[in-house]
Amino acid sequence: MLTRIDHIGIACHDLEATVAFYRETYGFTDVHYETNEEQGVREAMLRINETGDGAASFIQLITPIREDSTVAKWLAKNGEGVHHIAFGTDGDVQDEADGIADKGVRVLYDSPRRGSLGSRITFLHPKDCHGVLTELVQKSS
Ligand code: CMX
Ligand code: CO
Repeated sequence: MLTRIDHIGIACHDLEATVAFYRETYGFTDVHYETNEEQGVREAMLRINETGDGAASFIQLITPIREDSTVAKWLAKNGEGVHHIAFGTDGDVQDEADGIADKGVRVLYDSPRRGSLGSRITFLHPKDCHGVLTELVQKSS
């Protein structure tokens, strides 16, 4: 089951400046930084709140680390802004993705990849989700 909003992914040009905006404007705390080579991004996670199932909701700020990164392409086309939303699962993310694929939605990966903080992630095609790139996240236990 999808039980929470795990994070909202926001693409930006300058990670440090954007983190500073979220910290100073809203008082959110940057709890984690990570470079994900496979996804071609450097990211900062700002925790917003804890959730009932022991997880948390975050703002995920992402900036490309190379020109051929999917986020570099997106930024060049759209400029900074909301790039994707991510729902958290309470069970196996592949089971969740399989159930959604059965409903005719394209799942982008054959098997889950590594996301923030050791999570397992996959993505749904935005064209099958009314224009929203959608990520599914199983937090590391
Ligand atoms: N949100 C909504 N629509 C999007 C989108 C997004 N983030 N990215 C692309 N699209 C749309 C485009 O606007 C385009 O629509 P039109 O044909 O109407 O112009 C269409 O999808 C194809 O876009 P594209 O620019 O040609 O991009 P690609 O097909 O090469 O890639 C996608 C799109 C979704 C397959 C690719 O971005 C992807 O694989 N995403 C998953 C991985 C990812 O986003 N990683 C970064 C985040 C990592 C993390 O969260 O940890
Ligand atoms: Co994400």
